[in-house]
Amino acid sequence: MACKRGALIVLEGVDKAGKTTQCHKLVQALQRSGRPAEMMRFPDRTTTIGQLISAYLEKKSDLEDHTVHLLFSANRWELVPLMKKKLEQGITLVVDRYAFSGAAFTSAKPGFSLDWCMKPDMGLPKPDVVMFLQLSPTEAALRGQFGEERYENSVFQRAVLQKFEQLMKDPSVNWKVIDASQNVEDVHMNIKNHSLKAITTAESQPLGELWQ
Ligand code: FDM
Repeated sequence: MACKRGALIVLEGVDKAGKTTQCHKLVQALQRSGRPAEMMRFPDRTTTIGQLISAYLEKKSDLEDHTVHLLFSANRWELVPLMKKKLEQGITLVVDRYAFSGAAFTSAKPGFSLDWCMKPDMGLPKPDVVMFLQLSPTEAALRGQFGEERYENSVFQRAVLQKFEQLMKDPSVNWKVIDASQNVEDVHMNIKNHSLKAITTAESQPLGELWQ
């Protein structure tokens, strides 16, 4: 009998919401409970495309806005064969940012519609659950200064949050809003509970296609 597929679990949220910490904790908890799990993150800066994106984010290079949007999308597509392989092997993937960051960040720039921004990612493997770590801009500011990378400023982050709120109205995606202002352990328990449900559901459902 073919093994049960793993679940595709995505964590999204504005900067400082604790996505990366929570992804690590979730992978550890799943592994400890005997469920195969691995973490991925987008952008994946290790590939050739990822290196172009990384230089752009570090402000070492400038790229035209449409071009960089398509590179972020290409960086996801280039990893699809690997993602599908792992999911088929029964490995649950915990992903730090996905197409939702792609659409929210670019559409927060002047002259970009959300609709255009979503198009290149249509048909990607559809997450079984997308958890949005919610944190108000005021609380995010209390967690310290932004870094030096592109997009790391509070005005832009507010615009991004509005775009995420629009994306979360889409009922075709299994969104869960997580209160990221709680302490790390409480947020973790909340995320773990949603993830366990998604893993059980994924076992009996084929992998879907995003936004179509
Ligand atoms: N980002 C991330 C995008 O603009 N588009 C995307 O498709 C993705 C996945 O890149 F500012 C932005 C979001 C963030 C930056 O930062 C990546 P981290 O710290 O590596 O998550």
